[in-house]
Amino acid sequence: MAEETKRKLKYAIVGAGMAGILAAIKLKERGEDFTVFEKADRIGGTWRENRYPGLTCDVPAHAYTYSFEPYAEWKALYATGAEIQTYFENVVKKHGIAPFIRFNAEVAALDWDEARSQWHLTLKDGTRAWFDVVIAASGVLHHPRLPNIEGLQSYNGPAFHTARWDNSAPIKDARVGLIGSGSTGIQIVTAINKQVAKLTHFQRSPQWVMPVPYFAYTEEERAAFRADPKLIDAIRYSDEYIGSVRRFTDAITDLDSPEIKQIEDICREHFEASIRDPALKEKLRPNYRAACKRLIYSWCYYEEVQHPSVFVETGKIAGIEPQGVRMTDGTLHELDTLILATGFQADRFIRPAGVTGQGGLTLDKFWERRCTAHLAVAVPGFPNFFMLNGPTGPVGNFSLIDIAERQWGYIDQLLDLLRGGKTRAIAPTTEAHADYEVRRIAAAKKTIFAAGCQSWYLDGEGVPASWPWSYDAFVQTMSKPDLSQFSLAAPVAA
Ligand code: N01
Repeated sequence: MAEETKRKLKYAIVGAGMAGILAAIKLKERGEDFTVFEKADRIGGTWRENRYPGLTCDVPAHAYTYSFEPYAEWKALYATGAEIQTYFENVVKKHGIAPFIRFNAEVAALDWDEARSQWHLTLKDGTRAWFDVVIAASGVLHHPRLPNIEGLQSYNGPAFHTARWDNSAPIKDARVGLIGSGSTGIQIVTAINKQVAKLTHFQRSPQWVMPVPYFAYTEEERAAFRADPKLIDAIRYSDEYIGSVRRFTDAITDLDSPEIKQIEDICREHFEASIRDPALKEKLRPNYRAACKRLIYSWCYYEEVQHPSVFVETGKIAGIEPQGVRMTDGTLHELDTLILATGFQADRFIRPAGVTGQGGLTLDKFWERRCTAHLAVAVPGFPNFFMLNGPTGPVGNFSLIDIAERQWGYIDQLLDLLRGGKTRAIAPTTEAHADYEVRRIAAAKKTIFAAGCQSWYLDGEGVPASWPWSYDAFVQTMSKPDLSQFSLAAPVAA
């Protein structure tokens, strides 16, 4: 039998957001040969694209960092989008990642060549190159979903999606319309309500709101964090934070658990105690279980929505006209600016890039029914193709950086087989993935996300497209690949 030889691999990382930067740092540390392809002219992904007023990450800032890059400079318990963008820019600088990134380089196609055991990558500008491994770190929520409302194009004033914020649009002393009451819409209410003449918030579904504390870090505290990063560890690895992630995943995966009851009780008490006007209270009262949609973590929404400038419109939108939004009861809300906080197409992942694996199988075809990946990181028929924050991964009110790091730990062990020459190509078997999907879908249908509400967590058939088990089960699964679930091509001959 031929002896195995070590291989120097070439890696393509798609996307220079949080996950792509992580992969780049890890590969650089190992002295590997990699290129990051970024469609935009700056790093940052979601934190580059979203610049709306009030943008804050609702995961405690010290828990929303790479494990190896604690950050002493956070201004408050929750970081703003701009601060997080600065954090990633600092990390990229510190680790010398920029020279490895090709900006304005959108990946248009990836084609697997079985004979070469390589991916042929094509950029939008036609440039082509070969790679042994592709790391798809292209993010989840990056393709805006515009509402399908008649007349949207006819509107006279500025109308834009929240991820395409228009700084020139009138907000101050203006009549502003805001469609959508997800995490984004709610944050915008809290940020602009005092500036506008009137804010009409078009709310199709009310939200459950989890009250959270908010406080600023003092300069003395930041100095202490700088001097002793263990103080940061004490926060991010605290029972309070990790415990909250555990309780959250226990809650969403067991509808009879004391944890879900506790979430529901806290949200209901917060709601009952906070809204003073009975009419507004009925508008804001959700008719589904708490945590079915992504929970709003907020220290101020209920107070801010009661500001006199805010009108919550719960009627049905008939259409958009040049002057504003027309309701089915005939009311016309005349507007100066229309903001579309209507979310994202959450089933795109690396698409619109066309990805073609073994035997001409395309990702479009493989994902025709639903987007899926084995344990959220790899796809049968697509060898040496790995995803960070891919379909069926954990989603909820916790740090996706931690999720990506653990997925990287798993992927890196598979890459070791390629590096060591044990195989030229590795992909999950169809059988292992089918078994995973059967178990995952059965469990997903029992999670709170399937409890009778609409959200971007659901696939086209209404099944939650997420990891349906506990955080600890995820950590355990990611700690070591079970190689019986993978098919390995022949070793690399000496
Ligand atoms: O989007 P969403 P998002 N007519 O899909 C409404 C992360 N995030 O950008 O609920 C009228 O949640 C839609 O109504 P309904 C986080 O993971 C995190 O707010 O479907 N309304 C809904 O209210 C989050 O979950 C943070 O009935 C229409 C809204 O638009 C994810 O991003 C901050 C409509 C869309 O809500 C996405 O959040 C921001 C129509 N035609 C985002 N179409 C934090 O960390 C849609 N809607 C805090």
